[in-house]
Amino acid sequence: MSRFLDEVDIIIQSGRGGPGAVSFRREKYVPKGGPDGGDGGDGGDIIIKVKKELRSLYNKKLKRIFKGQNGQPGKGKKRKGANGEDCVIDVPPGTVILDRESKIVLADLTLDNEKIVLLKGGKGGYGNARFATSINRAPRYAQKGQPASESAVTLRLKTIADVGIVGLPNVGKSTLLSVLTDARPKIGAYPFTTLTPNLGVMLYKNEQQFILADVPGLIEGASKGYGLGIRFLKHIERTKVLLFMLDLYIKDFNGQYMAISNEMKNYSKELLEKPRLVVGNKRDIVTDREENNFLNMDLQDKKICISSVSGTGLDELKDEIVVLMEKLDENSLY
Ligand SMILES: Nc1nc2c(ncn2[C@@H]2O[C@H](COP(=O)(O)OP(=O)(O)OP(=O)(O)O)[C@@H](O)[C@H]2O)c(=O)[nH]1
Ligand SMILES: [Mg+2]
Repeated sequence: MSRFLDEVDIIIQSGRGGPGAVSFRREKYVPKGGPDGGDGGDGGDIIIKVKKELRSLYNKKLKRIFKGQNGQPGKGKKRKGANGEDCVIDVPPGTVILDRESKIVLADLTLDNEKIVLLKGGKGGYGNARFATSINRAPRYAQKGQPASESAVTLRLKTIADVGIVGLPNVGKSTLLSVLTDARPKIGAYPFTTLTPNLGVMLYKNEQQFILADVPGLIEGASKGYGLGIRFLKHIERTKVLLFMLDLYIKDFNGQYMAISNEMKNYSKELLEKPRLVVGNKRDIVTDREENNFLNMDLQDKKICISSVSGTGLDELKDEIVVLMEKLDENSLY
């Protein structure tokens, strides 16, 4: 689950329409039967469908080229050719589809089972039965099917996680994810260990599940493109609540807090409107005085001290996360 790919380029190609048939009735004792060529079948559409079980675009079924089936030719006795099968591409909730060249957003899919037709298959051509008139009772022509269409699109995932963990590099975001969830992200004693976002599922009291996202460390200027932050700020746009993680061992609490909130604000003001908790991590290696300095910070937000390594404060943190989540409107999707 920690493998995470946030953007994939694919080619989509709908099916072409089957040609209409040229055919004439043949019956005993009827020397010259009328035209009975059926229509061609329609080409298959390219359909995108949301499946909530999928959590990332890293998926073996996600190929580079997707094709709808071609429609079958029409047949005699006015029988229509079979329609080509549609090609259905399954994507996780939070997938945005863009035209690769113009970058125009074609669709933005968030709900489970939501479905759109991205590319229509070509219509089948009319068979010659359709062209009979009083003047031409035996037309010898039928329509071709419409051609297939092709398009290059980008699938981009905006993660919908419940909780986003944000903070400067090396504060312990991935460590927290690894102790609260099933995810096993890389942890390192150096900045920028995390290069792509990680998701994990936190089980609460054996019944509720929450998805937590750990993103690469933010640095000042991330919202302008410095460091790795910007590419991943978009992933937390739709998280419901945020944990601002500070490193208690690095004493400049206000500086750390301001750095995070400034980057959030510069990227999108809405990020700062999300409910949040301020989490002081690495409690195991600081004195009580340090801890109190953190808890006495002059902030509106709720603060909590934890150690992801020794485990202190983690149960309380889980409770607080659930309290925040429960305060949210059930239906709101940030
Ligand atoms: N003593 C102590 N060390 C911790 C704690 N949490 C994390 N660390 C250490 O801090 C270092 C950084 O941890 P990570 O979890 O990789 O930090 P991160 O915030 O994900 O870092 P980036 O991905 O680089 O932004 C590692 O050496 C961890 O072992 C803690 O609660 N106490
Ligand atoms: Mg990390």
